Amino acid sequence: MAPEPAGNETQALSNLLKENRRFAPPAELAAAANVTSAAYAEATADRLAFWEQAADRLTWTKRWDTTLEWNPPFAKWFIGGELNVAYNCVDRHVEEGRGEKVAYHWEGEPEGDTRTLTYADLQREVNKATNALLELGVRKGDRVAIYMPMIPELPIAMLACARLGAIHSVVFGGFSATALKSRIDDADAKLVITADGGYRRGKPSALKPTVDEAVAECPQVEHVLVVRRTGQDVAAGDKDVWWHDVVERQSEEHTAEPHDAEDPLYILYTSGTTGKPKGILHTTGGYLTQTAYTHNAVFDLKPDSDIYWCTADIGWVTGHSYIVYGPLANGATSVIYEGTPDTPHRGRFWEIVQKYQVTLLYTAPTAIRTFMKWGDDIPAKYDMSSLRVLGSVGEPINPEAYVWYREHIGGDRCPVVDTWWQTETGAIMISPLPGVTSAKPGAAMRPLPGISADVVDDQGNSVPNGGGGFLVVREPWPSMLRTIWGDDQRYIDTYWSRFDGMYFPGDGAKKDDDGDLWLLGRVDDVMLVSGHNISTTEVESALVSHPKVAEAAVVGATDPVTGQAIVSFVILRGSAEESDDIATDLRNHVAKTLGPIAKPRQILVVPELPKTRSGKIMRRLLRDVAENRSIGDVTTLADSTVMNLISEKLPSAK
Ligand code: 6R9
Repeated sequence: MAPEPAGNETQALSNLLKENRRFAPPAELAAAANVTSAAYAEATADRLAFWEQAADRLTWTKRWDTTLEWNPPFAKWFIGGELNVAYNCVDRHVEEGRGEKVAYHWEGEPEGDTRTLTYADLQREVNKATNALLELGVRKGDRVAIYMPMIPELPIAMLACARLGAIHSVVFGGFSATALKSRIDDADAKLVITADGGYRRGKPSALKPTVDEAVAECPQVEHVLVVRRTGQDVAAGDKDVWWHDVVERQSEEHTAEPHDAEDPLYILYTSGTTGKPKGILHTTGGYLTQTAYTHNAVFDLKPDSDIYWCTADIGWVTGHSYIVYGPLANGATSVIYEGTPDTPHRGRFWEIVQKYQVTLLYTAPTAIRTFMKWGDDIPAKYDMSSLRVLGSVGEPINPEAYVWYREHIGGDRCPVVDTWWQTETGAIMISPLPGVTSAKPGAAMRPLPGISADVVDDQGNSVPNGGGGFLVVREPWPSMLRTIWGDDQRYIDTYWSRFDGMYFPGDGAKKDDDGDLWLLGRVDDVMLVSGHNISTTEVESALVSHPKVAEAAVVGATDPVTGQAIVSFVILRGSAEESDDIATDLRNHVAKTLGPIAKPRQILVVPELPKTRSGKIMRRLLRDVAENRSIGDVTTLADSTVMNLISEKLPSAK
């Protein structure tokens, strides 16, 4: 059993899950890996020198004087240094003779609708867009809201802002007019860039009406720049200008000015559990340093031969850091896909992997579990032998989903890197290195070189191996958020007040007997059963390890006997039938895997789970169901009909 940290009054997270599988790096990959185990020692010996080396991967017009200035909790990195992010992502590749190299293979959702942009194409497009923004009155420091589908103009618009030093705020295209308006207001954006619509599940899906509704109440917005993507009718407002009218006629030349390393690059809103969304602020030099370094290290990117595909939406931080800034800074060739994985058929992702010979794939556990549910026979139809590294991000990956991903997508040959990070951290913080780490399914393993993450008890003491508690970061890192836009106090309160001098991301974690890290979900979701803190992740992973289960979500519901009792919601795999004894089977399976303490009180078979638009399970709503309350705020829910489907299952919950 896990030893309890000495002197700890409250229970640390119970360490229940045992996992003995290991996957060593393939010998060939290890032999040619970009980063070897020496990086850990180097970074430990001199952390700042390590990050200086990483910053030297970029082109600086003026080198920095001081690497880090740390007035806790406010950090500045590479002080005095100057660079231009767009120059680093685009121009320098062209100047160094890589202009004809493909930056993006863009695949629209309608089949056959594709575009290829080389670095030279991207340079021309970004320059034209930059000149258009200038014509529309955008200057350095101004805020620009971007509300777009996954089309090439989205990264182009972001890079045009970065080039000028205007601060972009990308708002995910699925958000409502109210959400868009509050984000435009909070950042006081003067320009909105959007499109008539995008393709979603085989149909054009309008965006412009939402923008019209939001902008009607935002007098500070001077112009709305609209890309024509679907050709849907749009109401022409006085502030509207078409991208093809304004951008297309601009000069393809623009000389990038250097910006200070600490000039803001972008704001990205992240919805807290409650209350007003937080505008996470990222700056220039440190952010680009860490996104570029981690993209190179974690994916072992070989820019000359790899084809990299991150399936996230650019509207989330994963898209910002690992579709736009990291890969472009590294001169990678990427795939961007506009649509959903089941359009026009459930093999679309694998068809894309086969078509572009994708070598590096980065996706989310929610997608992997969906593919598991759809069945092994679908990926089996495609040739995916090009793949060499697989990544996961967004939620803890259940060991069973990890093993499925490795086997059915990665041909049992590709390492899987489970990457832990947040909008706030800007870049990957904890992850295996594909050429170094013998990975364990479900574990994010170790902090990357240069990152000092730890697990502490509720007094802030480091827990020994085998213990569980709270994830913290002890030292500042280059791509950390600098503050919450316009609200330093909220920044201090949210991230730096729980533990003295440490960054608290809000996640629970454990150290296994080898000292490797396992992420256990948001601490708000942890359950307290008969005095034991039990992680939702571990119980969910135990459920998913049953051959009939594709996905599971568990919550703690008030219980007169145990304080809280575990209530589980499960989705069965494609071929599995719901039988009378499934609940008993699953309860016994959990008891056998984790111990009787983790045995769910109830199991409900449901057709869907409530998820955020970025695919994270919303346990809060399931807690409402489990405790027979009316269901709380559903505005961030991806599909509003899901809760009805689940409520229909309720009688059996009694
Ligand atoms: C990149 C991103 C951040 C939260 C984070 C954590 C969860 C992300 C994870 C993971 C376990 C992983 N999370 N990656 N949990 N293992 N590999 O997702 O950013 O949308 O801000 O979410 O997502 O709970 O705190 P963001």
